[in-house]
Amino acid sequence: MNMSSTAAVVVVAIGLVLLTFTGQCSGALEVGFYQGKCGRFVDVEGIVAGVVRTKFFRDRTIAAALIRMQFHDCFVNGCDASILLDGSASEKTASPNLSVRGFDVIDAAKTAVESVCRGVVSCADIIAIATREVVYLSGGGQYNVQTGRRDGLISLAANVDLPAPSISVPDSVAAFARKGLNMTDMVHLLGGHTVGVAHCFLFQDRLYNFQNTGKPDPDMNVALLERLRRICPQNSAGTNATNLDQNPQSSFIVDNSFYKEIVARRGILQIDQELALDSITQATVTALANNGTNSFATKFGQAMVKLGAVEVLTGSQGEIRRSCRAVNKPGLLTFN
Ligand code: HEM
Ligand SMILES: *[C@@H]1O[C@H](CO)[C@@H](O)[C@H](O)[C@H]1NC(C)=O
Ligand SMILES: *[C@@H]1O[C@H](CO)[C@@H](O)[C@H](O)[C@H]1NC(C)=O
Ligand SMILES: *[C@@H]1O[C@H](CO)[C@@H](O)[C@H](O)[C@H]1NC(C)=O
Ligand SMILES: CC(=O)N[C@H]1CO[C@H](CO)[C@@H](O)[C@@H]1O
Repeated sequence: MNMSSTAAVVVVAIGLVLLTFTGQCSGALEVGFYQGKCGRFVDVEGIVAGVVRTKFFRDRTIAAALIRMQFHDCFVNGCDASILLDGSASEKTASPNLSVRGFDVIDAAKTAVESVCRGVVSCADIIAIATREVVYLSGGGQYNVQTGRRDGLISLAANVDLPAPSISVPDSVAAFARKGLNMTDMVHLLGGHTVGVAHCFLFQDRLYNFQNTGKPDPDMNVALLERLRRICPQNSAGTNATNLDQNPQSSFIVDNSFYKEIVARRGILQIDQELALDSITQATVTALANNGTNSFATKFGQAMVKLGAVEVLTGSQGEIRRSCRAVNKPGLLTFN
């Protein structure tokens, strides 16, 4: 061993000792990370849940907004709240962000938490806690949310590489695999489309000129096609929207009806419809469609926990933002 590598080992060893003493070594997410971190009686998850509940009972579409927010945050640069940062070229300005909503609820939850426990709770964890709450409020069961994430310092629109609605099933499987999520996880996560809406311009091609055939997508149920053509007139800007889960009894409920709809060829997005037809995913989709709501709820919760662990910052990485919209030291910022 030469001198410099010996020196490096010593530095690393001292670093490890320091980290151990300051308690910043713990690199993993855990359930209940904030227990005892804000004094004995402050319930961080409860405070966030309370803010989210108030919003939900005024506007239950917040559920879809937050579920999508967690996906977009975690899929771009990991679950580090980079989607929340304002700036002229930050992630939220990228075109796939269109209609990502709910920033105000995260701000309100952050303010509530900061008022009793300053500088401890990350915005990335607030997204995860808030999303768990709306899934529960929407009938999807209550999974144990992991916490201990730290907030990122970088947010660049140029990094946004989210799948397009016309992505093929194999390409989507590959995109999820790059995030450590397997085919089954992907099918469960796309079940997030059991709530929320899509705007016409994101599926209008399927109604009039699918893959330049001059014809509609042959995989779409004909009654649905006629209905969607009325909502999304040909050559219109496509700013109308329709429910991703076409069962009107279930469009706001987190349950397995999305899978039943796509099996019946009533998928709105091309990828949703293909999920039910492609040999890679068909069996998984059919099993979910034929199973009770509870089975999906459990699986969705587990998949959301796995999504929530993608490329997280922990321990002494990143920071705990004071405001979810800005890094603490804007001088360090690389996004505008
Ligand atoms: C291949 C992967 C995916 C693609 C291509 C995709 C695409 C889309 C598109 C095009 C929309 C409509 C946006 C709009 O019209 O404003 C949408 C909405 C939505 N997506 Fe996805 N998505 C994917 C995966 C996911 C995942 C993994 C989740 C969550 C676990 C998710 C949750 C949602 C929700 C809840 C909405 C409705 C948002 C609202 O109503 O505000 N998506 N998605
Ligand atoms: C996918 O990951 C889940 C959860 O981590 C695991 O239970 C499952 O066995 C995996 N499935 C495949 C097909 O690898
Ligand atoms: C929006 O949808 C309605 C039907 O729900 C339709 O009458 C109207 O023309 C649509 N508007 C646009 C701009 O596409
Ligand atoms: C429903 O899901 C459960 C749990 O994953 C499984 O044991 C059962 O076999 C499934 N039932 C059907 C009808 O697919
Ligand atoms: C909330 C938000 O910043 N939305 C942006 C999403 O991307 C579009 C197009 O790039 C912007 O115009 C929006 O302001």
